Amino acid sequence: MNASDKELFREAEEVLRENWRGGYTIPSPTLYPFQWLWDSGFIALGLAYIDPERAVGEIESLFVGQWDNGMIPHIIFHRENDAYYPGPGVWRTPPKGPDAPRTSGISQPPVLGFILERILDLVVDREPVEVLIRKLYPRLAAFHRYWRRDRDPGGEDLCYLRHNWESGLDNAPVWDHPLSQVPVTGESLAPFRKDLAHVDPSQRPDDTEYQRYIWLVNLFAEYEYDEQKLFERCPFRLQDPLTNALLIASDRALHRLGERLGLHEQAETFRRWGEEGTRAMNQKLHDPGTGLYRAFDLQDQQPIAAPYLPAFAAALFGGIPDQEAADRFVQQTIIPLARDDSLYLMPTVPPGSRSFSPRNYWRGPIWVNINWLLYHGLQRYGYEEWAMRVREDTIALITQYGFHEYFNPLRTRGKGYGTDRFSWSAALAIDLLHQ
Ligand code: 2M8
Repeated sequence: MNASDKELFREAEEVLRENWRGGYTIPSPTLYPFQWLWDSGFIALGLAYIDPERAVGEIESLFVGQWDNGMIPHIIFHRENDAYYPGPGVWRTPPKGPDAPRTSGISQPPVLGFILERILDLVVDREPVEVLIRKLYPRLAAFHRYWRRDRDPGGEDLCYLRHNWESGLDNAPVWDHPLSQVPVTGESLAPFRKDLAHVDPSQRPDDTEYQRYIWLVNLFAEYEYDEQKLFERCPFRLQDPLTNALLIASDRALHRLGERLGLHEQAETFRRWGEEGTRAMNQKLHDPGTGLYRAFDLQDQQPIAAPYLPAFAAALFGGIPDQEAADRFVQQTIIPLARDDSLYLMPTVPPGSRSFSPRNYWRGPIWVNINWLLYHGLQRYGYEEWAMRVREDTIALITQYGFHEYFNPLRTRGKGYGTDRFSWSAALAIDLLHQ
């Protein structure tokens, strides 16, 4: 590491220390003051370089919120704090017991399997991590079984999402059409929202979008989170390639981990899930023309045409396409973006697309976690040069503008948006600096 990388590493460590709440890390003290599921996965990876014990604790604390049906909720409200909307009073999830923390009632991309494998491979003292994996293995199996059973009632080997927040890419253009089928309440949520006090509204979802998000939460609460009823009644039901790719990547990692630790029987189930999921993704969600993966709308029974670059980054990361399909995507999409001098890699929406907006949240800006998936995915398929470019651009953006939540992909407008001191930007920068 050169001097500037060392300085960045030191600052990243500082961000993670600031956001540590004793047992777990919050994504940001202003915007996100609780524990989030996929954030904590990425955060644990960064922590493994600086304090493996904290990394172990970070992952373990997510399981405090696990539901009886195996679901790990996307937010765990460990402590009371009214600085975030929607809080536990809106979610109205069934309390698990007097001492259990309240949680949200949806999940998020299942990253823990591959994160645990990476952590085990990088720490010097493996024993505490192996102990953790053995302890959590049945609970991770329950979590994956939840996706593979409750979220796949049609038995297609593809899980479905019932809220756009579950994808982690809240207002990405891919959700525009399915969300248009969700009613708006007609009552402005601006007075309740806390995010608008911290971030310019043009960088966040608008009021109508939030009304739809909350309409869905109200539906879940009304049906008391009964998965079967929700599958029948929820107007938003999407087979998301990003979530499926990360589920498969975790299935495969958990299979390998189980074999390493002698947990053969359950390991075999993870192997089978990974294999069946890969086949289903390539059959149903892959568009051979463009090489892209498309979300499938179960409501309309059709694929969603909106460009969805993060899904392909996740598919490359998970090793889902064959080499030929990966080549087509990289050559048709990534290399032209990389050769465009006006851009940093990788905008989450192609700049030529009608829905591209370089400042608005998941509608175009660069996100560090998606670049991290793309970096590892490109390496996996032999695109070392372009992987290095993704790494360089990510580090350059953070060095220039700070540990922001997202970044403008246009070089002339370079800027960071959303919250600053954002945990996964810091944690994944630590991992990228060590590559
Ligand atoms: C964002 O999502 C939350 C809802 O879950 C929000 O906007 O309030 C997303 O970027 C999501 O991917 C992330 O996990 C979360 C916390 O960083 O913030």
